[in-house]
Amino acid sequence: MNLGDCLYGPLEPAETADVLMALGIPTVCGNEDRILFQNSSGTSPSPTRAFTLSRLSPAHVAWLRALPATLVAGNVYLCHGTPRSDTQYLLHDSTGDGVALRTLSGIHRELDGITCPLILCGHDHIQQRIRLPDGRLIVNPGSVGLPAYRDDDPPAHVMEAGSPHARYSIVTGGTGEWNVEEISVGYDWDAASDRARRNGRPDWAAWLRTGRAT
Ligand SMILES: [Mn+2]
Repeated sequence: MNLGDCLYGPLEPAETADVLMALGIPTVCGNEDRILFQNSSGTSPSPTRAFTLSRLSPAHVAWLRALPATLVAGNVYLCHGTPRSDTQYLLHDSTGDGVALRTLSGIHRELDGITCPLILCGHDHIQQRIRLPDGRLIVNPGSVGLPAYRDDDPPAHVMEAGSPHARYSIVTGGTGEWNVEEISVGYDWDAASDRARRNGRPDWAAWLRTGRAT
């Protein structure tokens, strides 16, 4: 399952789209997917958005446009940010004094009405699992393609996995408690970093090479 933010960035959006479209797995739309098909008039022009769109075919963009914001697959609920927003973190609060794990009551409030025992989210790029007192498990599998970033939108903050590995998670079980395997995959991050630099994003280049954004 794919929690969104699939293609945006200075790397290989068309090649990524081809892989994901062929996989045909349950996928929700992230905010960075949405901005690729929404009208951008009124917002400041983004060279990275323009780069990404220059590489994508109409079929790639149509695939993004058709992605649902949230999805129920069996007994699993998928959202990118929270059930109501693709730009809010479910598991973290960013306050301007840094980023903190969200309180259980704060997470519980966001998930009011979600009855699935397993809830998957993305958006903050941090591999994490939180078990609510009522037994529901929330898993953020981490980010395959961007292990750290700085967000300058207020409140400005950084998110950091701490190493450049690509991340995903495997969740099994469901008859009792879930098991979560959190995977960190080594790959040629120097090549990815070089590509980001060539495509005009020295900040992404540093994040990809180190998994740090400070
Ligand atoms: Mn996002």
